[in-house]
Amino acid sequence: MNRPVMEGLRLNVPAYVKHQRLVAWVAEIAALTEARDVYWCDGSQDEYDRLCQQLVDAGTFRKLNPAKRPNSYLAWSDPTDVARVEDRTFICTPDKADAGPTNNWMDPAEMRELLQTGDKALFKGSMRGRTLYVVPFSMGPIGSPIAHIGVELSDSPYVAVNMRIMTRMGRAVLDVLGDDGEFVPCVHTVGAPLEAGQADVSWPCNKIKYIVHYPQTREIWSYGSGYGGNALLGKKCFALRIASTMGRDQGWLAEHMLILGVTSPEGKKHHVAAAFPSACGKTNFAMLIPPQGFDGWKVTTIGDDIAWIKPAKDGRLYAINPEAGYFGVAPGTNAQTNPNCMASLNRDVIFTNVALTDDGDVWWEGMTDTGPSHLIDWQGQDWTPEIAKSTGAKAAHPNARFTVAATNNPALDAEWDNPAGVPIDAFIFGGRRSTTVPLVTEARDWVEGVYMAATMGSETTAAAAGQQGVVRRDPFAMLPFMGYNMSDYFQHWLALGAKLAESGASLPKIFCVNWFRKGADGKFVWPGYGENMRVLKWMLERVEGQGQGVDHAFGTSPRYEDLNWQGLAFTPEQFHTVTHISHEDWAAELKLHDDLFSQLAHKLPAELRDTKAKIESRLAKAG
Ligand code: SAT
Ligand code: MN
Repeated sequence: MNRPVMEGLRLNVPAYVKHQRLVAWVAEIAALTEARDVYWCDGSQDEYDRLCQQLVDAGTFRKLNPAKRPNSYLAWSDPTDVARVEDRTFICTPDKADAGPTNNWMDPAEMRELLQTGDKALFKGSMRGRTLYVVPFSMGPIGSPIAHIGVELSDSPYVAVNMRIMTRMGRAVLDVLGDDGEFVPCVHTVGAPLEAGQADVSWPCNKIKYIVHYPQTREIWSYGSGYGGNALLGKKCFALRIASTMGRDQGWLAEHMLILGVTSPEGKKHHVAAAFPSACGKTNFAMLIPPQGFDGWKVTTIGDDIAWIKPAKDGRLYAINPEAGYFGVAPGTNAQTNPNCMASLNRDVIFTNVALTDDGDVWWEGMTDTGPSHLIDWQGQDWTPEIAKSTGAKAAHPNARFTVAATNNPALDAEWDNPAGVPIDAFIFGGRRSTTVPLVTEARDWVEGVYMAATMGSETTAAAAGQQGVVRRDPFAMLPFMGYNMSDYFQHWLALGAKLAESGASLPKIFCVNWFRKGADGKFVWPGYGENMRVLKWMLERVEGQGQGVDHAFGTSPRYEDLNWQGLAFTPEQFHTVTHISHEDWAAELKLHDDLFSQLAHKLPAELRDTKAKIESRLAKAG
């Protein structure tokens, strides 16, 4: 601890804090960052309301009209701080090979010099003039044997209030931690120190950004951004990047997956976990309302973004949602596409980067067919449908988000909070592909499923900074979230499958889906949303050993007559458009798998090359 700097700084440690190592670390970070003072979050409603009011007073939040949307707020970020910054995200392992070819890597000592120890270290004095918030949080039900605890030190009250919704946050976590419990230390600064007398801005941030992970010591350091996954460190940084390395070491999986329950009219319940890249409809799928023709079927949400999956004594895989809230994409969400989500957003929401209506409510593209006649857009400018037409100005940023508690979801599964998790019957992997990949394919075995997941491609979205709409390989939808070498991760999946099979357990089935194929007119052919239930039901029939399908080069897919079409006018021709396998497209696709495999060659499991060879030979025979 740096004593001279600490003089005059009150740590304000509450009497209930018994963890001396935690207190010493808070003191050390407060000294490094020269925070003005320290505030320990207790996680109470009272505290939440107070911090929100403070954010209103600072101009970060606007309180929405309570008659329209009770207890809800709107924040507009700096226009340069609107999404995850993947090119500024680092995995710092002593050996570069452990981060692997898909991650940005820096030597831990070099990174520490840059952030903490060097003369011009970025965290030195970075919280000057600001309060350091101590945010203790649990990923997973507090006290559950599969939960893990983190403590985020942040100079952003926006982070503190969002973390209260997204995680189990506050004093109860410190009670579990006791005087010597393990926690993942997470340090976050917006990187905008305030000098004496300097006025603050409504969304402080820095154009320099570093999102840094040290898997070996399980630490996270984030500099310069206040947005989403860059700043809410329990989410992608902890629950995926750091947790994936914990899973590798301890024999479990941390996955970018929603978890849902499906109950049939007969009362039989299945659980599936599904991986899609960011902004590809995971939240919608997790809250799906079965369409016409599915009377008596029920879909319930366990999680919408992240799953921690552990093998249990019965040989099955059990999944928990480590989060307590949803940080979902607003644009495109409406009463047709996701009624459960719209209902979740009726109250107690933090909106970020959506538009403000004249009566103090929110609007985003796709909420209604046409926008209101006047709005203030996410950058504080006047917006009208006419302006939008002539300039293309968006009322809401395409990556505008809502933060809301899971308990607001009318479709929340009764087991969502069960510390034991729910048993997984099927894994689904899906990318956003205009062409090539059929609506649904079942892998014939675990290895073929791992191959499908490993070679998944998807068109990029606004969830990450950078060019949009280009196909990139996104293995397991984990490309931006892997905490270690991608090939080692494939091996981890293969080994886990082999181990479970050896124990005599029947493994979950693996499917690959694509809701996003387009027709010759450039429009989506598959209606998606609630209609995805038709595909989901077929998958569960397969799990039950009942559904029919045809075998092809990559796996098994349904024929038109194998799906229930009651209540939907979808022709066999349309079905052909979303399912047919073009040999030309697949020849090109397999070349892209080659590119991925040569990038990952160093440790690539041989099973995956073998699987590719089998696909090629089947394709050659079929062609
Ligand atoms: O900003 S987040 O990383 O939390 C959202 C996402 O990309 O899925
Ligand atoms: Mn996500």
